[in-house]
Amino acid sequence: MKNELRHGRLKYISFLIIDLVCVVVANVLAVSLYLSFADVKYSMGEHIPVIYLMLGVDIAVTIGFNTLSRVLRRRKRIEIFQTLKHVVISFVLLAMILFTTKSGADYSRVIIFLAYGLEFLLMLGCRYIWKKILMKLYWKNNSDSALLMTTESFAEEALETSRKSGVDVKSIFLLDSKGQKSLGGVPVCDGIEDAIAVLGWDLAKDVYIYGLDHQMVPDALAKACKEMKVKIDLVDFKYKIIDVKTVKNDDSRYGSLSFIEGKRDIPFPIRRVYWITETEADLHRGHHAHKLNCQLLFCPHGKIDIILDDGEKKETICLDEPGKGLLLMPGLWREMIWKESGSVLCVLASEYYDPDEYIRNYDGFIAYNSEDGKKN
Ligand code: T46
Repeated sequence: MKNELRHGRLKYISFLIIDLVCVVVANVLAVSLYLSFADVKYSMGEHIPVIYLMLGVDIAVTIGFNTLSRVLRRRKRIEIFQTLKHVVISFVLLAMILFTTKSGADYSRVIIFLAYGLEFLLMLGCRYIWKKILMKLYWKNNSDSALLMTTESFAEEALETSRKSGVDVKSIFLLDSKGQKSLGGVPVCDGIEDAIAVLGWDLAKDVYIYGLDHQMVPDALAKACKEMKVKIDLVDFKYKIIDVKTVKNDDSRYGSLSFIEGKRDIPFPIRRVYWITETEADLHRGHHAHKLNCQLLFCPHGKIDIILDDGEKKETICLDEPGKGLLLMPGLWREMIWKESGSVLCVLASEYYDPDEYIRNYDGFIAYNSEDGKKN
């Protein structure tokens, strides 16, 4: 994550400085509080060596235990845990130093306890505020920054489409990631937590999902977006011709083998598979649209024309080879014309069969496709 690291390192140092300031402030507060309540002889001057020691321990713990790692990407719960871990380790180390140098008796234990308690609260609060400030500063200049969610097979065109529409893609979350670090110069998220963190603190303002159905957004990401009030936008396409992977044997007698893999090639969960066989030439079927169903159509044998109508224009796609697939999103009127008898039409669908999900009346389809229709 090149870009992000560049910003990240600078931000990391700023967090370290904030932590050190918190250590000093926590100690000053602890001593002041203690002296205002207890009737003892203990001065700030006496406490100064402890402050130096705590600062040294703090730097050592930060570096040694890497307690600021991914600081910008942590969500609240993880931040509380990490800050607590940092403070507890620092406390234990300080106690050990004081014990081994036998100087522990010289300093007030109450103040040291109090200082670490205050340090925890101050650090937590200051880190939170600083993250908010960074986020604001960053977003001010990156109003169109987005996290792109897609699959590897769509990634390239997803990037191109997003860039064309002026979206600055900060990170890609691939549903079928094989551990890639970057794609087209854009960092690829390590996993879902990473993707959530990109949204949470650092980079992206929106999530754009490309070539995928909303149902493919993992629950954790959808929940996080809701919590963080991050919009999930569908970068839409109505239909797309895709290459179905095909393995041809050198010996033509063995024919060819084509395959489609869920999640990798299909941007929706496959709930149903159906096929139309024993057909005659010039058969017309279809004349309907779907409200929800996403589909992949392919013709493993023969030749079939698919006429698509989005209410404004018509296009004809000819399925005439097993390696050609037609991805259809909802809201398209279609008619299928069999060009050769015996041609086979296969369909992978995102929904179970539901006759109410069909629009079988053209006027109804036009009305449905208009905004008002969709709302009703
Ligand atoms: C589509 C095109 C490409 C079922 O009972 N279950 C099913 O899963 C399906 C798909 C159909 N049916 C019944 C409903 C009808 O009584 O099978 C009969 C024929 O269906 P339909 O007239 O919808 O067939 P086509 O060829 O016009 O359309 C079919 C699909 O229905 C449709 O989703 O996109 O293939």
